Parts: sequence; C-alpha cells; structure tokens
Amino acid sequence: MLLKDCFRRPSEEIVRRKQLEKRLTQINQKFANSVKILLLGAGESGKTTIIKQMKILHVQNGFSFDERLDKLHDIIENIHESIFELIRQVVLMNLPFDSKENCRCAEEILKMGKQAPWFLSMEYVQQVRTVWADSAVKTCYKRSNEFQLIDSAKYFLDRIEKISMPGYIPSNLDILNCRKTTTGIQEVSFHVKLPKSLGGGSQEFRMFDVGGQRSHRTKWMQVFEGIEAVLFMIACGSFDQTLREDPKQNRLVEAFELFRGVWHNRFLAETGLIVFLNKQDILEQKILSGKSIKDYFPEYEEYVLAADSDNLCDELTRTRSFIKSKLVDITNETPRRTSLLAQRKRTCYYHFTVATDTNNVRMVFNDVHNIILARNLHNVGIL
Ligand SMILES: Nc1nc2c(ncn2[C@@H]2O[C@H](COP(=O)(O)OP(=O)(O)OP(=O)(O)O)[C@@H](O)[C@H]2O)c(=O)[nH]1
Ligand SMILES: [Mg+2]
Repeated sequence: MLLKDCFRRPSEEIVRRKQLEKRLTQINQKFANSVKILLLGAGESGKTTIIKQMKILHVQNGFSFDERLDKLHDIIENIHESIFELIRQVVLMNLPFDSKENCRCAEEILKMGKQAPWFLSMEYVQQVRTVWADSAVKTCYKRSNEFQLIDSAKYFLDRIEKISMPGYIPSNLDILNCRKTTTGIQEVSFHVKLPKSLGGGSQEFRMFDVGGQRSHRTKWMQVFEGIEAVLFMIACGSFDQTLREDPKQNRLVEAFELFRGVWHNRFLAETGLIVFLNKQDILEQKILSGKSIKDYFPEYEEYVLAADSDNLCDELTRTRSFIKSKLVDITNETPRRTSLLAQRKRTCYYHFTVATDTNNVRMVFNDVHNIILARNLHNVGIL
C-alpha cells in the first residue's frame, strides 16, 4: 500500500458514506411523501369502482353504515333506470309482451317517467319482477349493446326482492355494482404497508377519480400536477357498444383515442402509466355468447393469423391480446413532439382486471404498488 492511499482511503470512505446517507434520505423523503395516483379513462370504464375497492381494501371499516344507507337510493335509481329503458326499447323494437298483464305492468312503470320512486313498494317490486321475467324484455336485454343500459341492470333486477326487504343494508358487492356518473373530482386517501426491506412502516396513497364522459374531461388537467402514476381504465367488454354521449362512436375506439392522448400528453411525460384492461368478465360472457370483436374491428382477422399461427389460442385469449396489442401499438407510435423527454423510452404496464371483484383488485393493486416502489427506487438511483 502506498503512503498516499492511507490518506485517500478514509476520505473516499466518508464520501461514499455521505452519498449513501444522501440516497437513504432521498428514499425516506420519497416514501414519506404521499403517492398520488390519477384514474383516467372513458365513461363507465370502472374508475369509481376502483376507488370503492380501495376504500374496502385499505380504509379501516370501509363504508360506514350511513354511506351504505345513502347508496340505497342510488340502487333504486339503477333499478328504475334499467327497467324503464328496457321497456322503452321493447316498445321501440316492436316486441310483443307475453301477456296483457305483463303489458299492463310495463305501462304502469312507463307512466312513472324517468324519476325513480323514493322507496320500493310491494306493488312496484311485483311490477318490475313481472316485466323482468317477460320474454320480450329478455330478448331486449340480450340486444342491450344496441342502446344504453347500465352494466348493473341484471345484477339489481335479479335482486330486487331482497333489496326491498325492510332494513336492507347494501353489501360491498351492491356498492361495487351500483352506478353513478362521476361529475367532479373525488379523492380517497389510504395507507399501505411498506416491505421490511424498505424499513417497514406505511406509505400514504392519494387516489383521484374524475368523470370520464367527454363533457367532464376538461377537468382532468386540474389534477395532473404531482401525479406519480396514471391508472388508465379500458372497458374491454364494451367492444360492441357505442358511447352514451355520442351514439355514433364505438366505446373501444374512443378508449384507444383517449389512451393515445394520455400517452402523448406532455404534462404526463414523466408519469408512470399502468393500464387496467377492465371488464374481463363481460368480455368473456360476450365471447361465450358468440359475439366477435371482428364485427367492429375487421383487422382482428389478420391479427388471429399473426399472433397464433397454430390456431391454438382460444377466442377469449386472442381477443384480450388483440385489445392489448392496439395499446402497445399506440405506445410504439412516433411521438408528436421531438423533445428529449418524448424520445426517452417509457414503459407502460398492463393488467387484465375485473374491477367489481375485490380479490382480483387486491392482487392487481399489490403489483401496482410494487411497480411504484420500483419506480421510486429507480428515480433515486437504487434500481
Ligand atoms: N361486470 C363488471 N362491471 C364493472 C366492472 N368494472 C366496473 N363495472 C361496473 O360498470 C359501471 C361503471 O363503472 P364506474 O366505476 O362507475 O365507471 P367510471 O369509469 O367511474 O365512469 P364515469 O364516472 O362516468 O367516468 C358500474 O356499474 C360498475 O359496477 C367489471 O370489471 N365488471
Ligand atoms: Mg366514475
């Protein structure tokens, strides 16, 4: 060892230690700050459902008794909106009711107008059950992609009797299925445990939910500041439906265009992007009932050949990966701008989800948390 090394070593050691301390301070600061996540996606893609799941999974006691009671009226509105629209469509489609009595019940409900009743009277429940059991209404329900029907129609119409019982309190599943359009900006904050390797403790998450329908998207920019990750929701099961706000536009086409806008948005260039390919259960039901995405996206036929030359994949797997491939293609498009930021390689993460399934969301959110932890460590130079 040279004499000069004896003098250099301790100072190098000090520098290294100081660097390490600096990094640890950065990590601690990073994890002490709350992680802001923004949910984006078109209307009815499932954003609010994810917020509800976070409450169920991570907020102590989840939904309070009062919040559950509040939801009861939204559920009654969902029931009335569904049966009213189904009857209206039976009339428009010129389908005959099974009997005069069924037709009378349908007329009674139509007479009430769009306004839902304040409570579920025995008479109303009986009328709804009679009409819901009618074969014309069933036929109409099968064709519900041709008009605007909420996803929870069947869930609540099947359960109307139970919901009408005195003292009924909505369950978590009822709340997850209940549909109410988001118009403003909602926030839920919660703590998630950190792994022991990162010193344990917990990290605060703040998740923001916005309205996804076209008229509400102008508010999105207000929440872009300081967002660490965007969860972009796509309703895969909506490939055969059109937008509520524009009956000429296919819902999946709208979702792809929206995703393109988010991916290329310069205010989100530094933000992590995680896509939830949601409503996998609805997609599965539609494929099993014989519907095909090729009727709406003719290029799917070619995709089948390219992705699976041995034709071994089942139709559902192929459809799922086709939808994902459309998004991957968007992330590979040449950026609209040529700034240094835009040229940097960005990763987009994908998850297949059923937002109404708490176990599915629990697992997916674990992965999301790990992605965010890894990004944080990467940002402070540890990974
Ligand atoms: N079957 C099924 N229903 C789902 C799923 N995700 C959401 N839903 C239902 O779809 C409907 C719309 O979901 P929301 O969470 O309200 O959609 P949103 O994206 O918040 O819609 P906006 O507030 O209009 O932007 C609700 O009735 C949910 O219960 C899913 O994966 N499967
Ligand atoms: Mg919403």
